[in-house]
Amino acid sequence: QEYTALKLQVKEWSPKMAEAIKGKIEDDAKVYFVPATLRPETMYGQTNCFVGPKIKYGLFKLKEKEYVVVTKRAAWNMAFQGHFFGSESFPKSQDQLPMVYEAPGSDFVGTLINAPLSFHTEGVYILPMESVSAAKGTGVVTSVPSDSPDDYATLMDLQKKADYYGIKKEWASKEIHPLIDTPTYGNLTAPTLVKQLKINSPKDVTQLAQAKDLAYTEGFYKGTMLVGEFKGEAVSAAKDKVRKSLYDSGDAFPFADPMGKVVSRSG
Ligand code: ZZB
Repeated sequence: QEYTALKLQVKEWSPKMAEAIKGKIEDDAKVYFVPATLRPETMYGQTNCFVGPKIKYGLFKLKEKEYVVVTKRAAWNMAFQGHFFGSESFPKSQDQLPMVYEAPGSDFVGTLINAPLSFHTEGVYILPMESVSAAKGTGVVTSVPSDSPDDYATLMDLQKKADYYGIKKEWASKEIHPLIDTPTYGNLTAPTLVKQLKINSPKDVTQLAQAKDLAYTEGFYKGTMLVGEFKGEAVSAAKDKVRKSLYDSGDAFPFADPMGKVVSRSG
């Protein structure tokens, strides 16, 4: 399954990480969180980025002064796909990956990152999401609450229980802009579906799976872009153009997940 892997550069580390990586990477190094997405056309609406609080993530060195934060499993896949890691240093096993630090997702929460194409040019925050799968994509998930029911339900929960989750409420309260107009669900597909299917929390997994399917289908076949370079075009036409533009600008690269859940999705 081919994902678009986006590069979200760290602007300011969470206090825990700032302390932990002192002396482990160059002061002027660039570090990117790398979420894998099937919906590049929604990147305008990124409001935050999710990690699994209990999942382990590594900082992997790509080249001088450049690192990515992903699961070890994803770094291993990236190595095979030749995006990174010069061939002279090709790892023979996962233990040979150039990992400089490893920490659970919870340590990264509160880190401020730059999300390419997002309205929120001031940056967005790393937040925890229990349902992130370590066995899919990169283990990092960029969040688009206007068009992803899972993201919307999780954000509402984080806002309600900010103290419980150990986050600042503002981190989960970035404005949600309409991106895609659809005949059935209007221009905020995910919030509409969450309401219609009476989803009250991220634990309503059955309804959330149903909402995700409905949102994918409606968005792809009937959606029209309301924003961005391809405003006014059908989502089915804009998707590949946004993806290409992200590849051309160097903000993203293709990433295949050979072992990921095998489902065929349009686009
Ligand atoms: C941004 C986005 C915007 C996404 C949207 C979806 C939607 P699939 O079909 O099951 O492969 N995702 C990626 N990796 C993980 C992970 N490890 N654990 C949990 N979720 C993950 O799902 C691919 C989508 O699931 C990806 O695309 C990502 O969220 C998330 F408007 O990225 B998406 C209706 C969905 N809308």
